[in-house]
Amino acid sequence: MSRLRFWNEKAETMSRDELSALQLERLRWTVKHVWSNNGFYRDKLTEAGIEPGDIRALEDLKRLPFLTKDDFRDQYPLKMLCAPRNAVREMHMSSGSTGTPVVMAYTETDLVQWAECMARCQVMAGLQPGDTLQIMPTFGLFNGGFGFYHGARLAGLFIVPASSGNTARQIMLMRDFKVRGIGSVVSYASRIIEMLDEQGVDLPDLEIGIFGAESFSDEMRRRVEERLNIKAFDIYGMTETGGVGTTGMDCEARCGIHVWEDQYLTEIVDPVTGEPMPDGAAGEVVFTSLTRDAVPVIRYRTRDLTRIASRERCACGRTSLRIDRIEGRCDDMLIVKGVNFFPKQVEQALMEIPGVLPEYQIIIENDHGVTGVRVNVEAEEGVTGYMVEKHLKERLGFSPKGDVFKAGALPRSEGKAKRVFRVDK
Ligand code: DLL
Repeated sequence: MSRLRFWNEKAETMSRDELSALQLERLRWTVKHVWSNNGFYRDKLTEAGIEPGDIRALEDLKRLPFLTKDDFRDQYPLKMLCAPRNAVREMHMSSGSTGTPVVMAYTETDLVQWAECMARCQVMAGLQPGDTLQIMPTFGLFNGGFGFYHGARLAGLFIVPASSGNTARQIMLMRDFKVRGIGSVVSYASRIIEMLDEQGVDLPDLEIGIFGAESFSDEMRRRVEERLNIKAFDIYGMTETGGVGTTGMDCEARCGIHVWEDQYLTEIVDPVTGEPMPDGAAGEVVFTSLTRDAVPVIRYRTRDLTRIASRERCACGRTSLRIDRIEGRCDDMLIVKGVNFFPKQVEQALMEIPGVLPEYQIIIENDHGVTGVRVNVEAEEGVTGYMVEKHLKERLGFSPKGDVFKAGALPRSEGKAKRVFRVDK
């Protein structure tokens, strides 16, 4: 059997004209669907002076009001539902750091859509029907585990549903079941590497890692690829758009994340004013779902920062637009002594120092109105705080304090890693 390069060649390589026509048809359907089936959406559209018939061209998208995480929270638990309650088959939820959770509900149609997006990602990463995939994000309210699962079922993979935690068992499973691909939250890859080093073993069958849920630097990716001897892909998604993989993944060409454009419209806006930004300019990415049934999103403000990298056909043959890998969340931008930076930039700079290990913390200290930064990082013997400070100063343009810890000294997380801590002195 010949190797699959695409899961859905027709959808993934559609011409721009075909794509635009399909997007318009689906946008019109989505607006009509939410208008007809949900009071919250109808009120929102009415307030903006929009009726479904007003959407005549893709440019009309800009007339539609934005949707925010607060809208999801305010409509908790199911007030955004556009399908009958008895048609819901699954739900996922993200809690975030503040209060009320965000809920996503799925009808059968939505589960098929999610599986389709994830199967495209898995095949784009090089997985083939029959290959073994170990799924390491948690199975539960977090969408990660089930997202990989639904996609892998559709793509015909041999699933090892390991979920998170118990790293020694994860390694045993990978070895015993000759696992070819893993799906994981990025920071968990470091846990695996740590234990492999401890045990002095390798994973000879592993070739593919699909990592996401957090921003990660190129240098972190390089290290993971080198130690595990794999190709690592960056998968993107969120509860609000329907979960992991819905908003795409990068391909082997490494020219940005392919957004599944027949499924979502992508805009970049100024994170402060909400004004649309031109291609190439950095801003907040905003998604509109085109096929979601239970809880469609119209102009969802993700708070994630990126830019449109290209709308040209990619070297991999896919025609969907590409966005840069996510720089960070608007809310995570740190401003210290007039310098703006994201945790990912600190990570990149740290990982450039030989002997520095992937576990680190950024502590923002507020000393009576004066902000200082301390970076705690694990490193091998020989790396000093001064070396860390000097390199960060060179790369970031300001001088944080650098404290070096022994391997294993900083706390570990099984899910998304918490990297930034704010303390008042
Ligand atoms: O984190 C979905 C996911 C699971 C993606 C597993 C990849 C792998 P949420 O918990 O709702 O869903 O968090 C969504 O996480 O808005 C981004 O800020 C961040 N995020 C997700 N993927 C990436 C990525 C999942 N590849 C939020 N790069 C998003 C950077 C990411 N940030």
